[in-house]
Amino acid sequence: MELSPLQKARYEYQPKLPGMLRNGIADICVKEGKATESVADQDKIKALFPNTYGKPEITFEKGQNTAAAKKQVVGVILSGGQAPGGHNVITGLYDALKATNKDNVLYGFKGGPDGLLKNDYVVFDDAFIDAYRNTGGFDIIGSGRTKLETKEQFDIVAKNAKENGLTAIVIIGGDDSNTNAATLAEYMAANNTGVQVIGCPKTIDGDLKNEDIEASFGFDTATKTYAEIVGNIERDANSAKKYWHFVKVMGRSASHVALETALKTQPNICLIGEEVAAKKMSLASIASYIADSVEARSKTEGNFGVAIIPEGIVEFVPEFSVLIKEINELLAGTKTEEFNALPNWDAKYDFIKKGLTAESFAVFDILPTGIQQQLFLERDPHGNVQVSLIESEKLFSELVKAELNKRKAAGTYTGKFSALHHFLGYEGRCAFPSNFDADYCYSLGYNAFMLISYGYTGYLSKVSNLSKPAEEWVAGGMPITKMMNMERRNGEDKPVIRKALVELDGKPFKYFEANRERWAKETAFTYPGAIQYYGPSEVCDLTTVTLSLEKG
Ligand code: FBP
Repeated sequence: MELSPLQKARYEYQPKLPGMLRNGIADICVKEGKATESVADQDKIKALFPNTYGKPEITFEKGQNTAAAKKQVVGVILSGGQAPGGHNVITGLYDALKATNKDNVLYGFKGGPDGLLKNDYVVFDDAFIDAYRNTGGFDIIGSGRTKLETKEQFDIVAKNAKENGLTAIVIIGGDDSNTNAATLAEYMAANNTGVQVIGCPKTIDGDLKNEDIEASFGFDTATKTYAEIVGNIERDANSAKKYWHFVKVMGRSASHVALETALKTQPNICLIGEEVAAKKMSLASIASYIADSVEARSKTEGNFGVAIIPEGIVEFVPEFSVLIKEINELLAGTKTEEFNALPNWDAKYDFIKKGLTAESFAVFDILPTGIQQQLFLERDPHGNVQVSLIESEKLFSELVKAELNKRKAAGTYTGKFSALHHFLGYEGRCAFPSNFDADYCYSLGYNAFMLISYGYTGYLSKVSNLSKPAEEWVAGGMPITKMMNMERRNGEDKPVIRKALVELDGKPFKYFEANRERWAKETAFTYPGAIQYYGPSEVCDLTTVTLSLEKG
């Protein structure tokens, strides 16, 4: 592998651990807190997790290590989408494991949960691990999206674990993967396998957070990367003064990534899906809101601006969700073949007009033709519309253009509107982790091993007090069942970790709300620049604006 100068330099970076983990393994003792309860549906969760429910919160402290001396053979997987810092969770886990006992072994199961099912693994050694310290990506062992949830799958994992002599499995993943980690932990305990299961909170989306988990790893680096690019686009827009840039950012359903990027860059517009849903906004009202900014700015600042659109936005527009449901029904079963056999788009358009309710057809009819076709042509294996593929940045710029044309015809708008489109997602998921993510991830991994060595299972590695310097971070663990409630998934009630959406009464959104009117009219752009790895702490060790506002 050819090494860039930054990569060479990052190999030398020593991630910072929370103060209580810094004195060496022999001086880490454990303090158990109160027994926990799940956030809701306590009786049901307790009944489903009889062996792992109600366990206490754990905090580590400086003091004599009293963990039982036992050789540990640990397996680790990366699960779901890439997030910067995943490699450091593994290096932290490895370092703690080897510092405890040189004979301890770390297996990396390849390609996500599939690796556990296929018994496909590598055994890490120093040289292997050293090549991935402080680097982005999940390429150390790869990742995957297979869900580990059935008894048959758990039987296979248990068999493979036994064959390899595993004492513990660490699952690095998002809300779904950690829900599955809790179920696997319960299975392993119920069947007396002796295999512990520990989770680590990952996702750039920032939606795995709650009163215990302050942030998922990767959110910091990914949003810094997107903010750098949005800031550069803003500066280009302000230089040329001739384009409106519509920038879609990843984040799946929740708008945390869009909000954080906006807090860092102060664009003219940032849509927040959760607000759109709460206010039951229509496509037309959103387009009109953006057009107001375009019109106002055309009179004062010029015909340019920047709008951030969260990836999941359309699902939050009530009339659009109804339209999607109707389309899914319209093409259910054999009707897809009937639709596909129609000779051209005009014939298909007539079929659609006849099949949708008048209200949904009105929504469909204002969409640009490209988006209309996308709704019918790109379906998932179950025949459903693939909402995530909808190019919402283009959708909204087209709707804004149509609205401005109406205003032009009415003589109220005389500006020019020329739109450019961007989609930021994959650009941020494998960036070199920021110092924050490098430190946080290493600490999560190190801490995960401490939970293993003290015999805990069904816990999420927890590092908190994150808005403070790493020295003051608090390391410990929280039973995953504490974060669970029952939700309807695919027609069944399931125990799951609740997904965190943007809270409209939370401080990050409130700050945005208090400022966005000014940002919509003025050119108040801020240019965060690239992530800095070396230099003054106030530049290099910044956490997210979201976290600093939430923690005051
Ligand atoms: P996770 O929830 O698994 O962390 O993945 C997040 C994410 O990056 C989303 O923001 C995005 O919608 C999705 O993954 C893209 O998935 P894929 O990598 O399969 O294209």
